[in-house]
Amino acid sequence: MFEQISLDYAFDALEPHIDALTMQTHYEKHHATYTKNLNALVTDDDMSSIEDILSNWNEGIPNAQGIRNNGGGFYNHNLYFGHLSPNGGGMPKGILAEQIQTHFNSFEVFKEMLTKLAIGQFGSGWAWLSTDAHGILHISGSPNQDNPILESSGTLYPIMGIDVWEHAYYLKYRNLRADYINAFFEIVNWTKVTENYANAIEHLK
Ligand code: MN3
Repeated sequence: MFEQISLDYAFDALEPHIDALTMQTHYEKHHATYTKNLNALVTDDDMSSIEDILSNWNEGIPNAQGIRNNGGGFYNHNLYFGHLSPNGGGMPKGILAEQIQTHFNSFEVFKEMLTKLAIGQFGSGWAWLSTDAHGILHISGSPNQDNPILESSGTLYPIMGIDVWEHAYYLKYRNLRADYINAFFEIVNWTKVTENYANAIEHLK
């Protein structure tokens, strides 16, 4: 049985960056639905980890499109909600800060490149910061609920994702996706993203 992560902040805790109704609807309706749908598609005996399911995904598996949409939706939102925090923002520290410096020259360049990808993602989708087994960082965008695990057959794991579906921002930001992306950077928990980085490398080895 796949379960949504529990939030360690209240729905209104991310105000004014993300409003309470958006957070509540996003978590209790959208994420809950992906999770429920995923659980209806997998049987108890093929309970691999969600990472393994997405890594091994191909069009020939049973319920392929449903697993892709709802498995992605389940996983992506656990990542997203897990790295938001009322005490977020600022810049990463330690190993992740060093790697961002190495791969993108500066945090500002990294932020600008990822923002551009997020704004440029046509329609619904995500912008990602991912790592491979060697700790090499990648940024990319995905349509719908796809993600780097599925797209790389498990050689890249996302460590941070920006949800750019309209359900993530439309109540407050309307058509102004760029303003929502700026707001995201005010509430992203870099400590958690750095943990995700270490865990992803460990898992990918
Ligand atoms: Mn969403």
